[in-house]
Amino acid sequence: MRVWIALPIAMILFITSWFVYFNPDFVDDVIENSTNGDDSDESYTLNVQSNENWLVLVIDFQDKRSNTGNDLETAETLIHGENGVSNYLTEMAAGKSTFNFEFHTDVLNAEFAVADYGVDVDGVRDAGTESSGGANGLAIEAITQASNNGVNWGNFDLNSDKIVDRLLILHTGGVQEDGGNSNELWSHFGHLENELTFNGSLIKTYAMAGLKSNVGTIAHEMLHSFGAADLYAVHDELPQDNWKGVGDFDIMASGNWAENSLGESRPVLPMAATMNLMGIDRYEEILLDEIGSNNEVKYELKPMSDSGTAYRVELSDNEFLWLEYRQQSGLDSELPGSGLLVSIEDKDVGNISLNNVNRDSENPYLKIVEADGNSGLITGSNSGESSDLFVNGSKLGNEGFEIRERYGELVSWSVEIENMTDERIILNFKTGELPIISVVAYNSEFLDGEPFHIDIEAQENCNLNAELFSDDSRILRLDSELKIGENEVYGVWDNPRNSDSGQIFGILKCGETTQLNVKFNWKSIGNRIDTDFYEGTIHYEEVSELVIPLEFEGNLSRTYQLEFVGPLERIATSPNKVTLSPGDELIITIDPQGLLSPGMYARGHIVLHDGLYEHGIEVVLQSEFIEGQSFFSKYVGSPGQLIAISLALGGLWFLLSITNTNKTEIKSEEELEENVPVDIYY
Ligand SMILES: [Ca+2]
Ligand SMILES: [Ca+2]
Ligand SMILES: [Ca+2]
Repeated sequence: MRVWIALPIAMILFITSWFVYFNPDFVDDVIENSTNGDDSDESYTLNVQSNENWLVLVIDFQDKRSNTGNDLETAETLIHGENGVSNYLTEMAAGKSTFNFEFHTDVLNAEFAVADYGVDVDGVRDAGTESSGGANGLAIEAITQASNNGVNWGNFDLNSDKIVDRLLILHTGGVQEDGGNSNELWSHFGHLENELTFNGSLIKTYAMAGLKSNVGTIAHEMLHSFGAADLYAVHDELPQDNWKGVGDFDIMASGNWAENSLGESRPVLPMAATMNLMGIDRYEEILLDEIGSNNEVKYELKPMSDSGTAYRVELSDNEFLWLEYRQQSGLDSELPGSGLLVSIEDKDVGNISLNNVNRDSENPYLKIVEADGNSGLITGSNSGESSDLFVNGSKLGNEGFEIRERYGELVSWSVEIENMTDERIILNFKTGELPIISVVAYNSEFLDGEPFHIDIEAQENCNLNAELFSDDSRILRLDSELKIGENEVYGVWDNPRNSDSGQIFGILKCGETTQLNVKFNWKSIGNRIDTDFYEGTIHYEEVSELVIPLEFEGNLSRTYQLEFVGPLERIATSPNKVTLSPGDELIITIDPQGLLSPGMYARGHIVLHDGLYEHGIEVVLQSEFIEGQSFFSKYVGSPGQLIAISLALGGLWFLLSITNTNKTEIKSEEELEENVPVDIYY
C-alpha cells in the first residue's frame, strides 16, 4: 500500500487506540448500553388515551396447535364478550375513552412446545430453554410473525413517538398463575430484552396472557401498559410480612381474581389512586386552604361503578388520602362490601416505573385505612372484608378514626358520612383551626447519644414550645424560635432511655396556641451504613465471595435484610440477612450462573433494610478476563481495552503494509528487469 494512504490510516488507528485504551469506560458503556439496554427495567408506559387501539395476537405451540377458528373466537369472546375486557376498560374509564381492538387474522405458530417457553429455571419464572428464549422469546416470535404477515404498527403507537404502546399476546397454553404447573407461562406485562423495530416502529413492551386466563388477569396485565403498578406485596425477597397490599379492592392486587357465584371472572375496579396513575381523570382535590379554618363543606360521592368521582386530600408533601364510594354494583359487584373506601397513597415510597411500590407493610405506597381497625390486610388474615369500608355515621380524621400523616401529625380536619344510600354518599368535611406550622421531616432512629431532631416548616414566625411524653416514662422538651420557612429543631430529654423503642406524643404549640397533635415513633439502633459505592472484580464463571469494606456510624451491631437490585440480582445469591458491627465487611456470594462473559460489567444496588431504614450501595462488578489476574489480564481487562489493542494492531498492520508494498514494488521492477517468472513475496 502506498505511504500516503497507509500512514494516515495507521495514525488514525493509533490515536483511536490510545484514546480507547485510556478511556475504556467510554467503550464499555457503549457496549453495555447496546447489549443490555434494559438494565434499569424501567417501564415504558403510556396513560390511557381517549382513543385506544390495541393489537391482539393469538399464538399456539408446537405441541398445542390451534384449532384456528375456535381460538380466535375464544380471544374475541374474552375481549368483546358481555363481561369481557373491552367492557371492563370502558366502564373503568367512565366513558371518557373508547377502546378498539384489532385481532390479527391468523393464529401464529410458535416453534417450540409450551414447556420450552414456560419452564422456570432457578426460580426465574418462564426463563425457558436457551433455544426458545422463554416468555420473551415467545413474544418475539409472535411479534415477528405478525409483522411478516403485515401489521401496521403505527396504528398502535398512540402518541406518535414511534414506540408501539398497545399490544396483547394471547397464547393457547395453560396458565401458571391459575393453578397451572411451573412449565406453563405466567401472565405478565413484559419488556423485550432486545427491542424490535419494524417499519420504523419500536416495540419495547407487551402484555401476555393465555386464552385460559380469566378476564381479570388479562385486564390486570393490560393496565400495566397504562402505568398501573402491582399493589399486592410484590417483594418475595423481603419475606417479613404476609401483607395483602390493598387486597380485593383493586384489580392490581387480588381484585383481579373476583368471581361471581358461577365462578365467572368479575374483576373489581382499580382504586382511585390507581386510576390517577393511569391518567384517568376521576377525582377532585379537597383544598384545605380554600376551605379555611373552622369551616364545613359537603361533598357528594356517586359509586365508582356508576361513573362516580373520588376525592383526595393532601396529607403532606406527596402523600394523599383518597375517599371513594365503592359499591357492590356494576363492575364492583364482587367487592367484599359497600361503603366509603379510604386509602393513603405515599408517592415517595418505591418507584412506580420499577413496579416495586407495595413491598413492605411498614412502608407502603398505597394502603387501605381499615374502618374496622383490625389490620386484617396487614397481617394477611384476610384480603379485604366488608367491615373495612366506612358506612353511615362513621367519622375519621381528627375525630373518630384517627388519621395521621407520615410525620406523625394528626390531621386538622374530619370527615363524617352524613348519609349513605345506594345512589350516593354525602360527606361532611369539617376543618378545625388550620396550623401555621407543619413537620416536614423527622428522624425516628437514634444511635446512642444522638439528639432528637425534627424539621418544621413555619408560615409565620412562631415561638415553638412543647413537652412531649415518651412511653418509656421520659419527657422531651422542644423550645425554638421558628422563622418563616424551614427550621431544624432539637429536643432535650430529661432522662436516658429505658427501652429500645417506643412512641413520643403530645402537643406542639406556638406561644400559647395549640398547633399540632403529634405522635412520633422512635427506635434505638446500633449503627448506620455510610458506604454508598463499591467497585470490584469477580470471576466470570466460578462462584466467588465479594468482600465489601464498610464505613459505619455508631458503635453497636444491627441486623439488616438484604435486597439485590438490577442485573446484580441475577448473580448475587446470598445472604438475605446479615448482622453487622463497625469493622465488619459485607460478604456477598456471587454465582455467575453462566450469565457473564469475560470483561462484562454487572451493575446494581445492594439495599440494606431494617424497618423503615433503607440504604443502597451502588455496586459495579467487572468479570475477570483471564483467571488469576495474569500480567496480560491486568492490562487487558475490558472490552474497551481489547478494542484498543485490536485498533493498535490494525495500525501496525497498515504500517507494515507500507514496507511490504515497497518491497513488492521493487520486486516488480526487478521482475521486469530480470524477467523472473514467479513472484514469491505475495
Ligand atoms: Ca413457568
Ligand atoms: Ca407511543
Ligand atoms: Ca379489616
